[in-house]
Amino acid sequence: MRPLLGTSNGTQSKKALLSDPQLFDTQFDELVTELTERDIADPALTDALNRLREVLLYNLVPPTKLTQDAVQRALLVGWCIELLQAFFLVADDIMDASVTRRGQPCWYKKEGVGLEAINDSFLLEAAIYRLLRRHCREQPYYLHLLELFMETSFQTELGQALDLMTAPPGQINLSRFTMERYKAIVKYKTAFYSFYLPVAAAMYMAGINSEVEHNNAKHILLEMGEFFQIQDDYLDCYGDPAVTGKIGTDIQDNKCSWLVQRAELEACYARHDEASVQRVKALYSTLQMEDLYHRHEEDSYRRLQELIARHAQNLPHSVFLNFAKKIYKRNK
Ligand code: GPP
Ligand code: MG
Ligand code: MG
Ligand code: MG
Repeated sequence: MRPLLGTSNGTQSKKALLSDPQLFDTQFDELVTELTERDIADPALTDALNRLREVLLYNLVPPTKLTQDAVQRALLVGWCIELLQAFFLVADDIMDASVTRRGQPCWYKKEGVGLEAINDSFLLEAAIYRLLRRHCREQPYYLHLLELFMETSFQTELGQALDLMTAPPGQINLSRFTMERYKAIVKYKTAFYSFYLPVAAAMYMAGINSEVEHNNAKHILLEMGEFFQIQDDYLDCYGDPAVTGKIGTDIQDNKCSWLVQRAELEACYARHDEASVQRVKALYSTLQMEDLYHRHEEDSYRRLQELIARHAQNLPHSVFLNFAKKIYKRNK
């Protein structure tokens, strides 16, 4: 997933510039100078302007400093989320035997790196906790953040375990690929860390700790995360590597991808319960069976007309055409 808070693509948005704490501070200093030195040069006002300076600094600086620190910590936590993602991706690329990531060779693919990348992924993870400790230890939300990062890592690792055990190399068995398994894989391997984690971290930092609020957020974000992974699966096959920055490996890796729909059919076809029947119909609809059928109907009608023209030389065409008209476009 792209960074939510970081600017790893190197382009700072206007918004980011506006909230850049250093720029804000610099402007404050300039405003104080403007108000107390530059505009009014009358020496008789020196005492009054010094007073104004004191009033400005006393009344404005502490909150600004507070804001600045809070913004800095928010950015720091954003980078910690990026570190967690980098930790996962460096390791995931080894496990998935991927070739490229973000438009360059995967870290483990680089000359001289190889499996040392495993330890490098651990280093990326360790960096998270050092940064959190150094910058957030005194904050009331520190323990919440620590537990959130650790819990999210555990969930993601469980998801990755499901992902891997559902895709044993060289053993094709589509019955393993059920929708239930798919949903569990994507919820745990992707949705928690990519969607719930950043929002939950921001909530804790803003002092929102209530379980109810967190569950509400989780409800929405896990759903979003599931769709995000469905897109990732789609892009693994149909995405342009020049745009996604990665070359798909799901087919080679025997992955339980959203694109593998046959397994759903195997799980639900020839069953009598209404839920299974509906799941098969949902699959048909995903595969755009209605469109496919109507296109087939048109093609078939055209072919038949050609046949009639070619083979019904001595018989009235209407005999056949009337027949054909009776069945085409029928809806009962
Ligand atoms: C995405 O799977 C999930 C992850 C990157 C989590 C990995 C978790 C670990 C504990 C290592 P994916 O393989 O489909 O992602 P991509 O397509 O980006 O390789
Ligand atoms: Mg993977
Ligand atoms: Mg992968
Ligand atoms: Mg993928």
